[in-house]
Order: sequence, then C-alpha cells, then structure tokens
Amino acid sequence: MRRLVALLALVAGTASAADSLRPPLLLTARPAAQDLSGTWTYSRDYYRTSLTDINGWVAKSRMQRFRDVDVATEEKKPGPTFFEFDLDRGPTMTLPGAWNSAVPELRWYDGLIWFQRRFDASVSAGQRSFLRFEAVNYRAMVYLNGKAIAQHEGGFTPFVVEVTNTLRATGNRLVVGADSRHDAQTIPGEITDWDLYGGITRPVKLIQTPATFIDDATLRLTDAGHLVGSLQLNGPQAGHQPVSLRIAALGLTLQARTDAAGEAHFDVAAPTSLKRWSPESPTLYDVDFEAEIGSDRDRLRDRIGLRTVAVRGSDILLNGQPIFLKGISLHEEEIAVNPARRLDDGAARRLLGEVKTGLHGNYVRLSHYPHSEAMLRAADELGLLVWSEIPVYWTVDWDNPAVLDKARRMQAETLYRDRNRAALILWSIGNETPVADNRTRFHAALAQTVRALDTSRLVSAALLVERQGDTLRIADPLLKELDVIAVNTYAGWYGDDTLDAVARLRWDVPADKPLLFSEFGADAQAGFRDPTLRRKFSEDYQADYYRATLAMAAQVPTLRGLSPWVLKDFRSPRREHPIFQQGWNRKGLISETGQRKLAFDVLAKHYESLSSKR
Ligand code: GCB
Repeated sequence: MRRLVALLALVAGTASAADSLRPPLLLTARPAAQDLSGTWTYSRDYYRTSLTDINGWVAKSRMQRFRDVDVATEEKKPGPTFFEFDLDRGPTMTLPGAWNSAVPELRWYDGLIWFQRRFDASVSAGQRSFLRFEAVNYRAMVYLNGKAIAQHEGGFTPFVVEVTNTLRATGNRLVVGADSRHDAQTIPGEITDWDLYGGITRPVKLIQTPATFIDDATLRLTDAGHLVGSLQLNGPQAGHQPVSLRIAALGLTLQARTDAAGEAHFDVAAPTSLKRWSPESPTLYDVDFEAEIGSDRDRLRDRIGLRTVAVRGSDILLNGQPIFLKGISLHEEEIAVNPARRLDDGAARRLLGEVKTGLHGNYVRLSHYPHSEAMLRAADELGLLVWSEIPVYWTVDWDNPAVLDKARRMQAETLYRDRNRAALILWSIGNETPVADNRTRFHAALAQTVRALDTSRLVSAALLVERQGDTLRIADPLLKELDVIAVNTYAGWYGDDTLDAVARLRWDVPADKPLLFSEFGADAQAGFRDPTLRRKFSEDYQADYYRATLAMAAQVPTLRGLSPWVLKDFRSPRREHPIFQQGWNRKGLISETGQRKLAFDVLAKHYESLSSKR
C-alpha cells in the first residue's frame, strides 16, 4: 500500500511541480552590501540541547545559543539565572569553510554547531534587506536578533531570507545552526565517497534593494536564433512596470512591461554581430537589466554568454557543430593539503586552469553536487563546458515522496541559480543509482522536472555498467528519459581484469544517442614509481590504465566525451589504506598539493591529439 501511495504521489506531483519549484527569492547576480565572510564565533551542540525536548523537559533557555542575550552582562547581575553558552566569548573560526579542516578537534565532528556573527548595517529609508546564504552543509537554522528567520535543507544550494524588519542599525546578532548529519531521508544519504565538510561552506551576504526590485533576470539564445530573456520584479509595485534589457556591446536595447505578477519577457532576432560563446572563444556580454518603478530605478548587470546546445542522433551539437567533450570530473576542493571546501574565485581558476591549459580540455563534470557559483562563473570565463549534478548518489529513499520533493527542490535551486551560465550544458539527475523500478520512477520524475524548468539544456545521469564476457552494456530503463547516456566504467581498477583485457572490451550501446564515459580511473599515490612491476597504486599503473582505457574508448562509435575520475586527490573516509591512501581517494591526476602524476600527461597528450584532428 505504501508503495502504491508513493507511486501515485510521484506521478501526480510531476506536472504541477515545476511552477511551485521556483524559489521565492533568488537575488543571484546582485552585489552584496556586506559580505559577512570573516571571523565568526561558534559553539558545539552535539546533543542538540538548544533544540531538544527530552523526557518532557523543554529545551532550557540557558542552553539556547540563538537567544539575543548578552551573557556577560547577565552574569554580572545577582540572582539565580545562569547560562551554559556564550557565543560572544566563544572560540572563533574563519568562514566560509568546513569546520572539519578549520579546527583539529572538529576533524570528525558530525552534528550541530552554532555560529554567530555580530555586525552593524546601515540601511537607508525605504530599502529592503536580505541575507543570502550560498551554502550551509547540510541543514541550516537561521536566527537574527533572537528571531527564527529561516530553515534550509541541502548542503550545496543557496537560500535567501528577507530581514528588513528584523535588522538593527547596530549590534546585529546573526546565529546559524549548521547540522551536518545525514540519514536515510537526506540527499545524499549517509554514505558517500567524499568527506563530511560540515558548516557554512560558502559566503553569506547582506543584500539591499529598493522596495520593488529586480529579483531575477535571464537571457539565452534559442535554436531559432532568437535572444529570449525574462525579468522578474519583486515588491509592492511589481506589476505593469516598464523594464529594459541592454547589451551595449551589441548596440541592443529592448523594452518590455511586467505583467500583473511582475514578470516581463524579451524576444528578438539575434543581431548578426553576435559572437557566440564557445570553449575556443568564450565571449561574455555585460547585460544590463533595468526597471523604472515610479521615481525609483533598479538595475542589475550579469555577464552572459550566448550559445545553443542540442543532440542530433549520437552527436552533441554546440552552436550547431558536433563537439567532443574533453573533460575531467572534479570535486569542489581547492589545491591544498588541508582543503576546507572554501572555493573562492582564485581557487576555482586554479583548478579549472589545470583542465583548460594543463589538460587541453574543454569540459568539466562538476561532481557530485552543485558546485559554488564561483566555479560556474570561472567556467564561463575560461571556456569550459559544464555538467552539473544533484547529489542523488548511490541510493536515497526512492519510495518516499518527501525525498523526491527534496531532490526536485535542490534541482530547482541549482537551476534558477545557474541558468544564465553558457558553460552549463548538461543537468545530471543522479550518479550510479542501482537499477530498480522505484529508483527508475524517481529519476523519471526528476527528469520531467528538469525538462519542465529548462528546455535549453540536456539531461543525463551517470549510470552503472553491465558486463557479459568482453562486452559492456547499459541495461537501464532510464535510458529513454535521457538525452545523453553517461556511464562510469572501472574495468582494470575494480575487478580482476588485466589492462590487456581492458583494451579488448567492446561496448553494446544504443546507436542513436551520444555516450559519455562520465568516470573511469585508478588510484595512484603521487611519487610512488614502480617501472618494473607496475603494481596498483603506482603512478606507472595509473598511466598504463589510462592508456588502456583510452584505447578501448577509441573503439566506441557513439562516444562523445570523457570525464575521467578525477582531477585531484580528495578526502574520503572510505579510503583507509595506511600507506597509499591515508584517508584520500587517490584517483586524482594531481595530488592534494598540486603535483601532477604520470597519467596527467597521458590524458593531456590524448586531448591535444584530438584537438589537432578537429
Ligand atoms: C564512483 C563514484 C565516485 C567514486 C569513484 C571511486 O563510481 O561515482 O564518487 O569516488 O567511483 O573512486 O571509486
């Protein structure tokens, strides 16, 4: 019965879901009035004493970290009151960044920590104020000046809350409870192949706007050669206002008027002078959106590339031309001995620079969750196509409609955040999820959600491979929902195949869709050379493995791209070989300190040779 109810909920939810998935506030491209990065104080709360009601005891106010109370002042007063926290005098941490890397004693902490930031805010009359959190892993409970103002689930997507009526001119007390614990109903679930990275891992910004403001504005190029845009006003005067879109570099200005709901649309044939965005020539235009609202005016500028992407048979077409995706997968970890998943512009450029100039690549698989906005913007600027993924990884609770709703919301939050990024061409709805009816229904519903929200990009998922002798197949009913088939293949690393056997493997896959190898890889400890025996974990084996797998890949007629696993060694609690791994997944082509392994060069030469043929 539970299954039937779940099934009906999945089917019924699909059509109407798209409309209700738009986050109520976006403020994506809006500059911050104040970046709240920097020094915060914190207090651990492993037993959740700030929140819990155990044995009928109501959570004790003396433990509630989110209270707007000056503990030091209270302690000077005589009387029975006392406190078991004081965030004003707590230890400090530099945010954004994961606590696991910031403080040695928090290395394996998995639970709730309260963070506090005090700040002043100068607010002009009539202005509205918002806090925008780019990511808190995994759950966030937000309090401003003692008042609960927001909750959010999902460690990699942004959320915005209005604070106009809660903000003070001085001494604001922003308290965020960040809870990193995962369970059977979270996305991802409890076990992954990457580290915990709990905390406020991306920037928190205070944003100020006029009473009615541009919350969101988009522009893209259609297959028919039109520039199609939208603008969303938010506020008491959002309806029926004149708005405009201007691209000075193209001499283009378009006028429109918002409808009753505050939305306006633009549509014009693209000028012949338009330079399309591509990896070889990543042209970005400054696009200015403007709204006149009575005597007020609001402006928003975004840097946007314009290009088309489509599939035709087994080809992926960028701007109408077949393209081969020369890529690599990466986690969001900077090149550092002690990564904190604190990815700023510089770190994003350094990582992507390794792909663009080091590997001669044109593509990155940003696995296994939405990466930071800095990464997407760097990809736009450097000219690297992007696969973006939500963390429906290995297994989640397929039968639970609430879990599907979470996945849909994460997908929507990513999609509304990134839909102006020309680099982004592929949405992935899952990674290595085991084939079963309930899982396929879940993914099919997600695929429909993506298509309802964005018709201008391709849908894929990283699937599992099936082996019959020397033939590899993908026996997955999900194939029919996807524009692009992607598969993770590890013959020659996991299992007993010799590398000679890998080169002989053949693929039996549908001829009418493009295929990507979304992963293949082998661990190597940087500096471990074994030129004679060429054993696993040596750089020599990893390089041989790449040669064999690339030779096998060259025999697959519909293969249209590669994103081997993985650019850089990354921390994973699953990887505990005391000599070779020491808590790191060593499939990186570069080590945690940035040292290139032999296989880096094998892949770079391969991509260079493909470039010269095209
Ligand atoms: C996979 C997973 C990836 C792992 C990798 C590995 O298939 O998608 O998250 O890290 O294999 O190293 O085994």
